[in-house]
Amino acid sequence: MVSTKTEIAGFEFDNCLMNAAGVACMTIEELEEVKQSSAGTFVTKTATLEARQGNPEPRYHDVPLGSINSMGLPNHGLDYYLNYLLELQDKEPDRTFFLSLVGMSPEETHTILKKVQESDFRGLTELNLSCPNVPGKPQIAYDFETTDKILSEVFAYFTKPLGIKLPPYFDIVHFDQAAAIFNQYPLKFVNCVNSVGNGLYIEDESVVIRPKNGFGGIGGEYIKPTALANVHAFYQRLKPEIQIIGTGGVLTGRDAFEHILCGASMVEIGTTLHKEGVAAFERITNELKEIMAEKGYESLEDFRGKLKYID
Ligand code: RRO
Repeated sequence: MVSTKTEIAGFEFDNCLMNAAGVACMTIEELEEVKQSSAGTFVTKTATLEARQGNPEPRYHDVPLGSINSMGLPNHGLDYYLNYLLELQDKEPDRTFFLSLVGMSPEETHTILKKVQESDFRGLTELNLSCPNVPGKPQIAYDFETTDKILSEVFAYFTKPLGIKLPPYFDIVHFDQAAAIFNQYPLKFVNCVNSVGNGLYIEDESVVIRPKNGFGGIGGEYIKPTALANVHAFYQRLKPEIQIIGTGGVLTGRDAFEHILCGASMVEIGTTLHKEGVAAFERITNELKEIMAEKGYESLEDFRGKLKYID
């Protein structure tokens, strides 16, 4: 029997596939739909302290090889997601869900994380260090000094299981430097990767999204090689207590298989979920299981991280 069950920070999940933050997770209705699908769990839209409208529309556009977005962190505010999760964890005590969050400033991030710390939330928290789309706000994780400072401050009070969502890195030295920072902290996971920031997509003579003159985060087929490189680079460098969530370019079971081969313990689906709806979870799970069966693998442990090199 082939199984795609997995575990993150000691929490078990029936399936290793879930949504990527930002897709199908803004409202409780969307989260319920993912919950009732074949996905192993869900993550909420990244929450700020207060609700935000985000950037003007059009701000998300599906394109043949992926997607471009400049949503600008629209969300219903921390309490909306946290209160929902607090109710849900009593209704479904056997399942674990992810809460994504970030402040509009380091101070706000601490205010939010302290609220989560003081709440009864028993799930996993993902701190988004990689939103590419808020005008004037750089992606935190591209600034290693600030990232180190935030993490050192966070772990002075935050004792619940915490991971971080990372932007893609493109230089071996940056993998080394980032991993050296993350290895200093009791992180439970890193999630590689957020969208490839600030691409530009053109149709006829025009951009396709309104904010930032059309610049936006790229997802989908375009980004799989970059996503796999980041998953594997961190798998090679991080201490084994820090697990990897693989995100980026998952259209098929083969893509999920490759993320796991690179070291991912969980695989997230963004652009494909936006294009196809929650039916994508069942399709991709079946495709992944078929590949595993053909190769004689029964569980993810049989091939996780076992990427082969050419001597
Ligand atoms: O809301 C967004 O514009 C957004 C976020 Br917070 C993120 O982390 N990644 C992304 O592609 N868009």
